[in-house]
Amino acid sequence: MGSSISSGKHSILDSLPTSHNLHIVMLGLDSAGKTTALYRLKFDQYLNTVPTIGFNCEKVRAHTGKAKGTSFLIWDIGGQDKLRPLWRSYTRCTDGIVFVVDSVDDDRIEEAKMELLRTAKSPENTCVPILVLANKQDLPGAKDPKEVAQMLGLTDQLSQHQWHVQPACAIIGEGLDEGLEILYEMIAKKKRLAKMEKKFKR
Ligand code: G3D
Ligand code: MG
Repeated sequence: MGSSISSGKHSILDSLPTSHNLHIVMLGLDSAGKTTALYRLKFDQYLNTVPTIGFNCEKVRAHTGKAKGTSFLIWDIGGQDKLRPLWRSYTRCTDGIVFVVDSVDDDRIEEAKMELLRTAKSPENTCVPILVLANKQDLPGAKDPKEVAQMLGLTDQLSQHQWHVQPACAIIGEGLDEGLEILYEMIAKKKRLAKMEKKFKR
């Protein structure tokens, strides 16, 4: 699997602790692999999925790494076009966004880009860290994280955000824990920066 790609540099802020309960919203086009990823994270096994009408929600606890002890409340929201207007109600006040992309679906990458940028640029999400899961890396022709970042316009268009593209294969769970840990670090950094800013404003 290809190595991942991120915005910005990691610093000492990355190692500082954050809250023990984080609210995470998982978005992406239908069939990208969101529900498969959610149940792989929750039960560590492959579950056969049906298209999500509405949402699924699971609490996932990190057992290793810097995020150890943290509970992620992960909302997996249906990705069909008629359900996308609902994304907004779930991203309000979220700590982080996981955007799942089918790395072989060339025909819909533009559509994925449009939806991701629309969500990321909406005023309430301007500083929310974004983990892009470049999913289905097991399939021939899967784009690597650099290509996915470029095709989604992350470097050009998301300079305000912390983002990271994690290669993944949700059916076997590869890349998911690593991705969640990096999302945790980005959230920790954001929270610490916000705290420091508040302190200096006093
Ligand atoms: P969604 O929740 O984003 O709509 P799902 O997507 O999790 O329902 O997955 C859609 C299809 O993609 C499922 O196949 C699922 O098994 C498959 N899938 C998910 N992740 C991967 C992956 O990493 N690799 C491969 N090869 N397939 C994946 P079906 O056939 O049930 O539609
Ligand atoms: Mg689903």
